[in-house]
Amino acid sequence: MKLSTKIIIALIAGAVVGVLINAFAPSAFAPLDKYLFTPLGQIFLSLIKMLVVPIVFFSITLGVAGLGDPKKLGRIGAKTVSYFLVTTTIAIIIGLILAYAIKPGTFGSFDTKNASFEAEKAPPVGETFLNMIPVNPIQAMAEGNMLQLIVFSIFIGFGITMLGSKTKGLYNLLEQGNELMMYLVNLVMKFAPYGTFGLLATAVGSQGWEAIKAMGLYMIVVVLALFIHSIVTYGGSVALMARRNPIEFFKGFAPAMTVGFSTSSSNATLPISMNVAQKNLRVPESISSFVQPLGATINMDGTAIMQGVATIFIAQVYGVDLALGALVTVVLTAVLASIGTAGVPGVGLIMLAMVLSSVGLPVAGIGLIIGIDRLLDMLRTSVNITGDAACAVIVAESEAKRIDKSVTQSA
Ligand code: DAS
Repeated sequence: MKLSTKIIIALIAGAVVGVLINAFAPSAFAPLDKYLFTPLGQIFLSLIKMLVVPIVFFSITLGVAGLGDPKKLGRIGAKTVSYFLVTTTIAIIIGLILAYAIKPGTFGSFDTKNASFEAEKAPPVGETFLNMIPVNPIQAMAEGNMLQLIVFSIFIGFGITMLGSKTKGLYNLLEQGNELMMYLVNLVMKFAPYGTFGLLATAVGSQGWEAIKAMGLYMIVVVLALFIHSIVTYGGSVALMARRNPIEFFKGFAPAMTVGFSTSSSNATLPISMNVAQKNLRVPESISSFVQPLGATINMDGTAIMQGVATIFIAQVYGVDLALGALVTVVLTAVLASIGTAGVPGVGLIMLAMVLSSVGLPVAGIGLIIGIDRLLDMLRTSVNITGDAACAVIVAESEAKRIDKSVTQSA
């Protein structure tokens, strides 16, 4: 049986077990979660997180050095960031339109009096970009500061490119290191079915049915927006811009989507996302290892969708009518907030506080949606990493076409 099938079966089994225990034997959940579900999930999460920093360093350094031409890096970077910004803007607009049309905040009663949320101070986006230069690269690795790690790796790769044969030994060492990392990813993936079972059982089993019922319509709007964005924006752009069969794209990337769903962390899923994109979607390593780590850090379309829907939902619950100008502010702030969102579980809510404050909405409103956010985080993380993979496929195709064109011209 294919590993992706095993992971999907494990996901479903975990969710079913979580639902059954929650519904028929809630008192059994705590011990089962403590001694079985959480350990399985945590072991798997720790195993893949262990590989994130070395795999990002080796793959980006090698990817940049492998490009062989700094101009190519600039071109790929420009295509990547443009795709990210356009798709994130489309994502948030889809979220806003659906939330306006379905009006989830106008059905049912919501306890705004007791709603509260202590927003952690989100770093201003300008500060995020200023801080991306690592003063201490080893500290950046130790802290898992992805943007700083990416910038440092790009510099090293650029240096190797410019020094050419003088750093041949280092290039070979990096190649071997990258091979080793990819081997370890495949090894860790063998544990994925057990880990995803544990993560799903914990996530679904710990959700109270009340919270899900009360927030049903809000959840439906977010899920619908995520689905539409994935099919229309990613499926459409892969079909039109990369001339690939979108169904093949989603089937090929499914193993990574299921792991992203279970971990709720783009960063933790990165080693698997890259491995799957290279093996199943035929994305060259040099492009996958630049686009996907960058995407896991600054491209969060699923998160932007949640932020758009949540903003309109909270405005509706508190009876605030947002003018067009405020909606434009929501779009811009959510795009910037999703860039500042790190690829770890639940951080999208912290950035939501930034979006709400930008239009004068009460941040306490986040207290209304926090109860079911863990489940939505799983789905939006899958969408986040799928957007990165779609970008990698499109950039790879456009670079391949460029090579073909230059070959035919020179022939
Ligand atoms: N779960 C985060 C991620 O890794 C984003 C979020 O919290 O929305 O993509």
